[in-house]
Amino acid sequence: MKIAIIGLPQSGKTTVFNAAAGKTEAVGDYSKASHRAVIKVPDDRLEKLCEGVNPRKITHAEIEYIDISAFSGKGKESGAATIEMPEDVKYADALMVVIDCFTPDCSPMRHFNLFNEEMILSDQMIIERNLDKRVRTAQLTGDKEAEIEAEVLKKCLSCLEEGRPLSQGGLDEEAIRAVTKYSLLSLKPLLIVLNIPESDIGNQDKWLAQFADLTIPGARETVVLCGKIEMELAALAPDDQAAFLADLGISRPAMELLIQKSYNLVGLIVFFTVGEPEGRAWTIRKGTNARRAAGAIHSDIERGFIRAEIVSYADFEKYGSERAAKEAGKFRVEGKDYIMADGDIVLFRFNI
Ligand SMILES: Nc1nc2c(ncn2[C@@H]2O[C@H](COP(=O)(O)OP(=O)(O)O)[C@@H](O)[C@H]2O)c(=O)[nH]1
Ligand SMILES: [Mg+2]
Repeated sequence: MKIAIIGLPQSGKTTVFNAAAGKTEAVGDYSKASHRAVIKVPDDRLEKLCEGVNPRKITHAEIEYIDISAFSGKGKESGAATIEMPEDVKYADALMVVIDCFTPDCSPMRHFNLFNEEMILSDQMIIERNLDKRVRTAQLTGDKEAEIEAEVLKKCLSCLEEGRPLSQGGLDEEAIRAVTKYSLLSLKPLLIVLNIPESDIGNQDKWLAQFADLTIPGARETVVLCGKIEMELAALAPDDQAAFLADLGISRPAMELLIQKSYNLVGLIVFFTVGEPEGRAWTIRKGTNARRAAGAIHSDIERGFIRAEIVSYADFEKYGSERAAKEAGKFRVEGKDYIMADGDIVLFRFNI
């Protein structure tokens, strides 16, 4: 999974990136350099699963964060010429916009609105460039797919013209599939990071309340954190971290919540495979069937899929081991159409 971190210059993007990725890139330097890092998603379940087995290798699910300058802060005024988005933003699974709430004269809501305008303008341009072509193709060839696509694009355009992001456009799954190839930005899940001053730690609720209207369940989430503190925290050894957190009167780094929210927002779940060579968490989208899930491991397993043998993590935990869960009858054999659940512990049977 790829998340692009965007926002105005000096909003704290690189600071948040450093905190999330445990890096030490220069902050406050007005540079437009982009940074990228792949981080492990912390998952206690994987650790517990591996305890009895002691695999030679443990592989966590991963998220890639990209810190990138892609937002001019001019909103609609930025015009068509400057709104071309970098590939890293277009192909990100989700966007994270960092908003400055820490400088004394900041205007967070205004900055969010400008950001929103730019996303909308960018999508509008892409659609305007393609709509006529699709309409013509549909008329000339009677191609059903082009027809559906043209309809969806029209619907998207009117939503954008009303100033609403496409995540609020009421598109169903089929409609979304029809326009996936355009990588429309306002359709991407969005995480809003309110970067608050140190003095407001403990007052996160005040900020959340102020931005409550911006949340769209399943499409847009808000996280309140102080990037500077989080970056300092991430640079400490685990014991010192605990002491620092206690000093601040908070229970865990906001980064953990940020990572978790990123994951949920994109609609991802995890399944596990555990054996002596490797214990591993695999990332798939919610709603993926067993056969496609097997393809996350290897295309041969997908092609030669026979069945999936599954114990759920909840049963593993309840009975204390995979074997005990199986003995209690908590072992399922599932076919290719089974929809995978988060935390399934799986052994795929296949032949090639
Ligand atoms: N006081 C305070 N300063 C911050 C915070 N986050 C970032 N900064 C400062 O804001 C400046 C810009 O941060 P940077 O991460 O480089 O912003 P970027 O341009 O968006 O990448 C730096 O001087 C940071 O130290 C914060 O939470 N509190
Ligand atoms: Mg930066």
